[in-house]
Amino acid sequence: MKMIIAIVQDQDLNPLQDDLTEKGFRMTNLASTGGFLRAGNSTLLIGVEEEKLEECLKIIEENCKSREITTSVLSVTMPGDAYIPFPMEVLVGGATIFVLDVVDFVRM
Ligand code: 2BA
Repeated sequence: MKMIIAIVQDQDLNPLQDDLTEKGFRMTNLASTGGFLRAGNSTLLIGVEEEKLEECLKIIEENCKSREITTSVLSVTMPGDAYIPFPMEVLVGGATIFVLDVVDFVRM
């Protein structure tokens, strides 16, 4: 068995969960925050049998889109200076995915 950890944008979450559930995948959704943008995203934990791994990754790929986001990063040049916001374009997503081996899986 494998554990997929998928960090996705909130806008993609509902259709992705609908598709995964429809195809019989089970998941847990954790509300998370990106370290760089400090904006909300969603982390899905999906336990899958090895033979279903590719199907699951394909569903994630189909539902998660890249988006260009303009963010305002704060900077300061010298102590005592005011913070100066400046706009910055960042390409976020589709999804950031980690696939881990599961040593044991128990449901009681
Ligand atoms: P954030 O950390 O908020 O990052 C949002 C986007 O900002 C990233 O999109 C990337 O395009 C950019 N970015 C991140 N760190 C950067 C840096 N040091 N310099 C310049 N640009 C930077 P994605 O790569 O698609 O990542 C989307 C979200 O996935 C991340 O949100 C974070 O929550 C998660 N993530 C990405 N890589 C990760 C990793 N290696 N470990 C854990 N979580 C990760």
